[in-house]
Amino acid sequence: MGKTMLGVFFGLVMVVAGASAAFALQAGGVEIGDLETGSVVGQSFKELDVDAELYALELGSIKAWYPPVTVIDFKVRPGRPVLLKVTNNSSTEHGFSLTDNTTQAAPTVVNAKVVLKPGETKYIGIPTSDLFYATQGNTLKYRCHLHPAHVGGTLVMIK
Ligand SMILES: [Cu+2]
Repeated sequence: MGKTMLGVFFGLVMVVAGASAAFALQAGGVEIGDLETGSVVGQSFKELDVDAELYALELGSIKAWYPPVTVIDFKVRPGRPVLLKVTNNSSTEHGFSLTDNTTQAAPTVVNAKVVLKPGETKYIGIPTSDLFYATQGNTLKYRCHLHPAHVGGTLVMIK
């Protein structure tokens, strides 16, 4: 049932995207917020499962987002929006920015950006349509936009 609905949905999206570029502009539905109050495409963060947890860490002079590679397998998860949990486990402020490096200039691209205080957690909800149609290839990059030397990572999507 879930698979069939998904197929129908994607079929429709393909038709609409083909007919109008306006749809693509509306695909940028990434939402950043708290677990209790946040929502994405009408679905409360609370009702979604967290797909991945990411942490800003400081090890001596090294700053890194952990883990360096995050994999989301769309072949085994339902078609609900992706929910990322990002936490700053260090004692200074850090940024989290998630972008599609291949098409960064496009207005339609996935581009989530948030600054986290020490100890702060935020949730990032991403409609799967953004990941399937507004993203080239199968990877997104995450990094800290506040510190160029802060080591980032790669989100790998198995589509
Ligand atoms: Cu940083």
